[in-house]
Amino acid sequence: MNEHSRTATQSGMITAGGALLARLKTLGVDYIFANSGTDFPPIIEGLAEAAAHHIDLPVPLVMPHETAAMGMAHGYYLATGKPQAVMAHTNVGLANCAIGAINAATEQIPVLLFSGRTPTTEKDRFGCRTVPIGWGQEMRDQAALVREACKWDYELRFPEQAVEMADRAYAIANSIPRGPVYVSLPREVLCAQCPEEALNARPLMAPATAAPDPAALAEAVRLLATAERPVIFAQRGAGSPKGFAALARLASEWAIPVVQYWAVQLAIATDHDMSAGADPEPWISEADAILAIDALAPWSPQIHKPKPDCRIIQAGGDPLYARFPVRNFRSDVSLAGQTGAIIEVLETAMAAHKGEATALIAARAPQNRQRIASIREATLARALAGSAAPMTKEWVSLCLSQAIAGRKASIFSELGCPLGPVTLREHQSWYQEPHSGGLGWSFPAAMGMQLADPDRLVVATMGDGSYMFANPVACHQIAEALSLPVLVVILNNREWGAVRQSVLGIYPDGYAARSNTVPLTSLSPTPDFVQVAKASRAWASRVDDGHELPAVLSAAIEHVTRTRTQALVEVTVRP
Ligand SMILES: Cc1ncc(C[n+]2csc(CCOP(=O)(O)OP(=O)(O)O)c2C)c(N)n1
Ligand SMILES: [Mg+2]
Repeated sequence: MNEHSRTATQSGMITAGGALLARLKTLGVDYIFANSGTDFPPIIEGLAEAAAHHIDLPVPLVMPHETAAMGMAHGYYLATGKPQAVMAHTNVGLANCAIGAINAATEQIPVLLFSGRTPTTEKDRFGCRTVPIGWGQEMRDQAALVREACKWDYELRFPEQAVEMADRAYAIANSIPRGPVYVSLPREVLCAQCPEEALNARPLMAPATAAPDPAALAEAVRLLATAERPVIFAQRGAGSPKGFAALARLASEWAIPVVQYWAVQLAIATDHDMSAGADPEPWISEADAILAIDALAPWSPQIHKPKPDCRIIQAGGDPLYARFPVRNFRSDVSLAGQTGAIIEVLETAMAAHKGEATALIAARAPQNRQRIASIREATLARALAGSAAPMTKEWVSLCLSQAIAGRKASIFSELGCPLGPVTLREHQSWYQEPHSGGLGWSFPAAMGMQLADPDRLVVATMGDGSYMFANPVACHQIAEALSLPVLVVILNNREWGAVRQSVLGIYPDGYAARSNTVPLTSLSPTPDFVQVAKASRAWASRVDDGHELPAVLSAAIEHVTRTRTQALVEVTVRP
């Protein structure tokens, strides 16, 4: 032992690494999703030291890949509304977190992202570089790897900053619009000591929330209440259980269709009589007022054209999406605040105007209802027609819908089952890949939700490409190690179908469209995914015949429910 390899903790002092972790627990962080490295000795020592001092800590979980760590923190937040911590190894671990940070930023998911910083000093200081990697992982600006996705970033400079810095990171991440933050942790600083009593201070700052300006709210109410053909577009759900219930009532009582174009969360039951499906047409071209709720890209301007005099209201945590350089959807009225709360106040404020609108509502209600019923009927009929081998994704959706009926369930779909044919009626029942599309998200995000809510049936459904992006061997390891009984349903078309479709969309009569195989889109031969899952002792089965799917899904659900261990169903679907 020499002075540079070990220091004894002085009384009343704690290693900065331990102080940081302990503080996260005080702030409400339940888990640290961690992938460790040579920068971690003060973190690991800090965990043991804090435990020895009987200090409460978040549960540290081993994540064999950082994509899984970020995805799980994302899913855990969706389940609980509580930001979690991810800890990665220096610049290289952080680089693997970048996709997750991009996804979290786009979805306004708060995550406390930390990674070590290779030691600055080369000798003569406790924590200094000891192996060649200390030089190899040096960066001029490590935070730049994730800065664009993060709301705030900082490098810890002194050990006594650990507690206040954790408070600030948490409050900023959790302020509206929410999002990830990043702190880099140099090893020498983490190895130094800070006063343990700092841990007893109450949290330094409360996250900031927001509510719409009353004048803007009144204008929104006036526009919606006096419109002949109002339409609501919702993309990221209704914000809360109360917001979900309020939107259902608002849509019913005012006979306003709710379009869920490219929805990443469910805002209204798919079989609600004002749930107008995913297609903005015919609604958008007839509308004289539109309310876009938490919608980054509520429709496609290239295809969908609101009337020039249509008045548009945008609502959400950041209704103008200031992070994005180009996003020029009209916003005549912008309502900033928590989505669920905005919907609730809108419902209440509109109720006062109901009397004046009786004739308008009566005029549109029957036609809207009838149109929506035929849209739903056509969606279900198309799904029913897809059972012949190889089956369609819509048929898988329909079968999954029947298999989960009556259960508290959540589906995480990433180019997996489409929402249309599924019957879902609850807040938190549907999540789709973030609009940033960083693939490899649904499997770990589903596990994050399952960790938070063990009794929920959690289904991760994804394309064969998306499954491989998730680092499935790492994900199955986590599911087994943490006893997470997720059901994975892979829709295997042996290709990157979305990429092929986008080629055909831009060059419908091009050379690629006429060639036998479109270059750079085939995944054939795909691995035997059943064997990948079985390598982690999962229950696993493949289905090629659509008529056999209902029985296999039932057996898989029975398995996850009874044994509380993971299952995987690989389904062969049409290209
Ligand atoms: C990390 C990442 N890399 C690449 C892409 C580009 N990309 C978008 S969709 C897609 C194909 C997805 O394939 P799969 O999951 O099999 O679904 P399919 O399109 O076949 O239905 C790819 C590669 C992406 N979105 N994210
Ligand atoms: Mg595919």
